[in-house]
Amino acid sequence: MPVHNSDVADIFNKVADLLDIKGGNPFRIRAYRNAARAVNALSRNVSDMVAKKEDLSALQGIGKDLAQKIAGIVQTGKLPLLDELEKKVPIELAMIKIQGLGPKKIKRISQEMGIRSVEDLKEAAESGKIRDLPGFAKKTEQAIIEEIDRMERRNKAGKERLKLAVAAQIAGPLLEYLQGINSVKDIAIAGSYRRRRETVGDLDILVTCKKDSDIMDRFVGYEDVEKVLAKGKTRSSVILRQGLQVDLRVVPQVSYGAALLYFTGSKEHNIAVRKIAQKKGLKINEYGVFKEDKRIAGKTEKQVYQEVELSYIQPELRENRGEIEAARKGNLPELITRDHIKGDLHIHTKQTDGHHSLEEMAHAAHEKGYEYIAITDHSRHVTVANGLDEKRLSRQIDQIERFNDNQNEILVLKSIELDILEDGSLDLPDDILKRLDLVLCSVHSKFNLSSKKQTERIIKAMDNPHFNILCHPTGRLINERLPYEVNMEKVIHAAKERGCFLELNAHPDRLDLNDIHCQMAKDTGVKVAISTDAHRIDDLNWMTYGIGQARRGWLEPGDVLNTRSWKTLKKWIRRK
Ligand code: DGT
Ligand code: CA
Ligand code: CA
Ligand code: ZN
Repeated sequence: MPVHNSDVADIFNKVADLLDIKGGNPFRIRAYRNAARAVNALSRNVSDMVAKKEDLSALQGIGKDLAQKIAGIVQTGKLPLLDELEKKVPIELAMIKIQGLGPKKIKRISQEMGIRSVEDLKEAAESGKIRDLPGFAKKTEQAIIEEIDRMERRNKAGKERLKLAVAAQIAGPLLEYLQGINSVKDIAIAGSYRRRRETVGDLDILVTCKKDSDIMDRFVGYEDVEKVLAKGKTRSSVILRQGLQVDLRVVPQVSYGAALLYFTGSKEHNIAVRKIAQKKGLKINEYGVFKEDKRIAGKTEKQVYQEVELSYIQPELRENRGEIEAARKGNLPELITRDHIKGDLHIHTKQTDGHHSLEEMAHAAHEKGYEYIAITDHSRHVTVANGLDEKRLSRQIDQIERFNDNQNEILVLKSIELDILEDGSLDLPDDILKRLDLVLCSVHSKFNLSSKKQTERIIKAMDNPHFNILCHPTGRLINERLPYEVNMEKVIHAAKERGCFLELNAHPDRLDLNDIHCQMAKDTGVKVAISTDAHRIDDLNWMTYGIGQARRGWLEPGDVLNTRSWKTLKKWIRRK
């Protein structure tokens, strides 16, 4: 079995979790988490790199010791250290996934009450025993019960949905493998994957191929197939060992468009399209559009839409959220594409928790064809990231000015990712902020305020005339951390009134703003910055995920800040 990047990352994350509970050295814990992230972010497979005897310790965030461990994992599929830790810390790892508990509390619960599994914990919480532990409130106990409930419901609903970027790492090689026989003609991944949803439940692959193609044998013979659920001539389903289900359907060429439309969904979109067809006396299914029993369209999606008098609807819009009406009236949005992007406005460097220098990031951005980037390191309040104080920021400003004087490749904007403190004040004084081209502001602490307080906090921060862009506006981490409570409608209106902007953070774990909020911003007239929050060169590639989410939110180039040259952008961000 080949070892995937995500396997290595999982093992490292488990090690970090267990070390955390054990009370291990924080630097060591962080090293494992960083390594997990680094491996996950690689555009190549670690197994291949090990096979080619490449030096893994040359990778950012991976030293000699971790490189050796990775090689060991690739060869054996295991890490002895993890086995050891699992023996020493005999708790069910799922306990760590309970929001609001954290390693310290888990440690106490397991040591003082002998609780080692989610099930035991649930029982103790429900019978009111947790609140008896000093430092544990009734509120914590209630939160534990609710969170376990949520976990159970998620498990019942099936496997956790995979983040789009994780699915893409699996889908890419699979698609390439399937295309490896020449009897395959068209191939596409339909479903939520094609609609660029932030998470996917399963993959739906469509194929057209020559008669007697051995595509199904090839499919179920894929090295990562763990279980074959069904194998037929036109449809097979498998579960990959990463837990992802993949359905493959072979469809005739004359039906390809109709099938693509059907299996791209969403279901709600399909139903709405079918209703229009019915009114016209037509029947639509995955085989085509039929008048009586005669197929009148089906080869392309466009033809199918045409038969129901709709213009072509981009997959990202197919959620039955108004796109059908817009297509009928001919006023669908002209969605933004990656090519419209002129720069990246959220980039970290080695000065704080990034892994590359400002010169390295600037050069990589230039190679992407960007006109400008903003360097946005953390401010002092984020001590774990070695945030900048005034003095260090001032030095960075000088450094950027020198850099801009000495090259013409790319313009580097002087900026910062400034913490919004609990009372809504900003982490650095105005004197230094006024030397910056652009100020990004973020909530990085006190996630648990009431919606009212959190909203007031953010709006108060926007009152500072230096505030330009609100970063990752809800703080959520997909599948990991819920958004903090905040009234986004109020925040967006406050931004509009003050001339501030919102970020769509393109990191595939965040994608924050989400699609609905993007649309809300657009409708309110607040422009969005699509930025990667890159901490290393490779992260600049996350832009495509931001674009996907932006398209789902109906954004056009004119709705997005960084589709404009700096000359225009500068005017847009100037506050009155
Ligand atoms: P997922 O996999 O949960 O992320 O979401 P989808 O949208 O990929 O859903 P999936 O895999 O269950 O089905 C793929 C597409 O097939 C779906 O988007 C629309 C179509 N489809 C599935 N079931 C039905 C149905 O009962 N009625 C209609 N009209 N379409 C369906
Ligand atoms: Ca699907
Ligand atoms: Ca499916
Ligand atoms: Zn941030």
